[in-house]
Amino acid sequence: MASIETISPNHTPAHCHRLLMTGAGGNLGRVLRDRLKPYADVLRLSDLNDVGPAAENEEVVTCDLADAPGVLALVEGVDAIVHLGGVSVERPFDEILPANIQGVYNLYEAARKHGVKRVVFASSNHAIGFYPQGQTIDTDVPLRPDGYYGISKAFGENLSRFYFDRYGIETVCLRIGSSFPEARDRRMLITWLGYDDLTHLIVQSLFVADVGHTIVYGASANRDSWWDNRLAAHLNFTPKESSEQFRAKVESQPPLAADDIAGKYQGGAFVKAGPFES
Ligand code: NAI
Ligand code: 15L
Repeated sequence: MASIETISPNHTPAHCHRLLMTGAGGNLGRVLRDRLKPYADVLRLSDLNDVGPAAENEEVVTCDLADAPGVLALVEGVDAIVHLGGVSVERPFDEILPANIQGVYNLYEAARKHGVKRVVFASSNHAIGFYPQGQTIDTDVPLRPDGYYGISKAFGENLSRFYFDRYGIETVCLRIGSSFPEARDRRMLITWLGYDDLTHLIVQSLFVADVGHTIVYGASANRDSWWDNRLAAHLNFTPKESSEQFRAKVESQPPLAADDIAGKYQGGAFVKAGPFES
């Protein structure tokens, strides 16, 4: 199996032979498909849903992350993984369990069996969503998930820590804020991650040498921030975009009511989803 060519101090171009991206049919997967291609000889794209035909230097594998034998086959021959697949919003636990919890376990077991050395895991700010807005937190604070979705991301962070300590599989967990074309509300002015910065963050996470197990917040260079990335400084993630371009439009909208808890916690409206009772 080919090894990963890491980013060296003299900035040798980063590259690997076969890179797997799960969740390739989703919003971020569609954005990253062309952007990650230069970093691999072959980009293997996977999703539960159709991602369209494979282009040159692409492979397409339709796979449910909950299907362990399917995931084992999916990961064969892969050098590194960008794991975006799964349920990406708050949902009842029985929907989160197979895709996000069983799914991330299946992925790491497959990575272990096939000798994959590096995973970039799309965690989320919802793993720490119950910290108050305005409090600055680093990546060492205790997890405070704001729902079952956030709990599944906390599980993925812990699982990946175990697979590093026990098996030496390196992982960078990206606590992504809000990665969309625009910041749409006041909270997103703080949590927004532009697509150029997202791409830069993933490339650094894939190719910087010796990341071990690293947790990093994914936000652009916005005016205000709740997140301190000093413990992930070795990634050399230097965001360049800013949500200032959206401020006037966002601030022309009425603010949330003073008693709306979506305005109190970092996870925003996710903190008030549920309970899910039939
Ligand atoms: P998305 O919902 O658009 O894409 C997720 C993809 O995963 C979908 O294409 C879906 O078909 C696939 N998927 C769902 N269940 C699956 C299963 N059982 N097996 C295989 N594939 C399955 O989400 P988006 O926005 O592209 O996010 C990508 C990743 O980044 C997700 O893991 C999400 O939790 C995470 N993230 C995204 C943020 C954002 O602002 N877009 C913020 C924080 C985290
Ligand atoms: C997430 O984790 C979600 O995947 C995304 O859809 C947004 O809701 C984002 O967090 C956010 O917090 O804005």
